[in-house]
Amino acid sequence: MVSNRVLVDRLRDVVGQQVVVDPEVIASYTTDWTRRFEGRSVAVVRPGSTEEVAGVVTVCRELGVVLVPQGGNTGLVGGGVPLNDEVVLSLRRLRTLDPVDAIAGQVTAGAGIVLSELQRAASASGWGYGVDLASRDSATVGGMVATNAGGTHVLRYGDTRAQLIGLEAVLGTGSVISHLGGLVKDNTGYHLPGLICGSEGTLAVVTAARLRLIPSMPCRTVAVLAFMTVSEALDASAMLRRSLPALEACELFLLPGLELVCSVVGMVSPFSGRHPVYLLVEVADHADPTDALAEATNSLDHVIEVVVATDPGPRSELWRYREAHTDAINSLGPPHKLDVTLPLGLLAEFVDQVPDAVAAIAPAARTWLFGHVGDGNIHVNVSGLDPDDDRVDEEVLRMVGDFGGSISAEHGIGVAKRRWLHLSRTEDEIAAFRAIKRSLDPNGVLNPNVLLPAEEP
Ligand code: 2HG
Ligand code: ZN
Repeated sequence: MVSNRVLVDRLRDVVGQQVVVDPEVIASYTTDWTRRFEGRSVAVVRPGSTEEVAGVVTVCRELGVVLVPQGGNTGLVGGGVPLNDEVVLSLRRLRTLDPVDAIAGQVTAGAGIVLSELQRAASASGWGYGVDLASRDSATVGGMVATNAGGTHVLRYGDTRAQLIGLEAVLGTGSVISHLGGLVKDNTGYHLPGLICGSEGTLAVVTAARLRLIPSMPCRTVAVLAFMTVSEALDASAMLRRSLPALEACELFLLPGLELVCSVVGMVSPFSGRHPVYLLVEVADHADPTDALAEATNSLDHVIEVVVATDPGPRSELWRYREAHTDAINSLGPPHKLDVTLPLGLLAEFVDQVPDAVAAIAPAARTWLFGHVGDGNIHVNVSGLDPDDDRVDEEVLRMVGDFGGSISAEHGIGVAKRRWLHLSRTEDEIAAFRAIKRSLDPNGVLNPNVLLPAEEP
């Protein structure tokens, strides 16, 4: 095994002083955002160019050292922190942002560009970017591509893969693949961007992406509707998807989550009464969509109360009730996070059953349910569990499998779910995944401890 000294010297040959060995600085790279996953590393390498990334991968390959690529460290499944003493490869210094190609409606962004920067650059050119997430001020382009990030606007614009026109990345062999020409129609072989997107740093290190932009929608209205049951809220969601082409987001949260957010963040409920279920909807258009939204919501059955916001400040306030769930839940201690998708027709039944299923295993735990129900994605968060006690995870993910859902909607598999991949993927699919991994990363340098289940020794 190579000594730390040799490793650091070889890495310094590639990136100079951008090899961090100070334990205090390293600490901010080794623990995930939730504090559930805590690793350690001898070094964090911070290359400043694609060539340097290739050099780092090549050195690690030669020395038999494994890497964890990391962007904004906003992942929630432990896939970007060194839980097995990997070297951390931070891509945050890859900060090239080309001018927006206003004719194509595209932009090329380096892996270290933060989502909110990308959104601002797009909007300064009269365009928008189709993906939005609560962690927009930290999540990076590279991380979002590597995990195929979803978020609140998937309903209208699709996930990150749907925005990806081209990609530059370093394979596990150290070779650079670059296809950033921006051609929308380009049937010239395997679609490597689509393969690498969502591969969680196991096949390649994303260094830049060519991204599709969307027309900017200057007029927005947000409403939160209250219901008695999840099933009524989901019926309303289907109705709104059918009747409102400008529908951009359709998010669910429940009374316990709203009350937790209010008490942790210091907000007051926008409603006069306490209602069991809430649906936040956002419409965005070239002209004011408020009347269309009002007409659609007036035609809905079972709405108990509605609050509406058209100005930016009040709109953000309404969004905060939903987006602050993650922070509010984290204030109770590191939660277990189970991000799943269900067939929409079964989602209400699942949401109704999960708290009892959790309570049967862990009576003192608390279950929090919220998510992007317009596309079937629900975030099951469970607080009050030991970080290593995965009995609840197992039970909930098995339920998801039985309901015909997916054990990861948008957060990925990481380390947290790798042993349950078989609940969503067949043996043959997993064998194909392994074959792809071997061919793009033959020495297993890139994030070898995530996504694919550990192989029997
Ligand atoms: C969100 O939708 C994020 O806010 C985080 O995907 C979800 O905290 C979570 O479980
Ligand atoms: Zn989410």
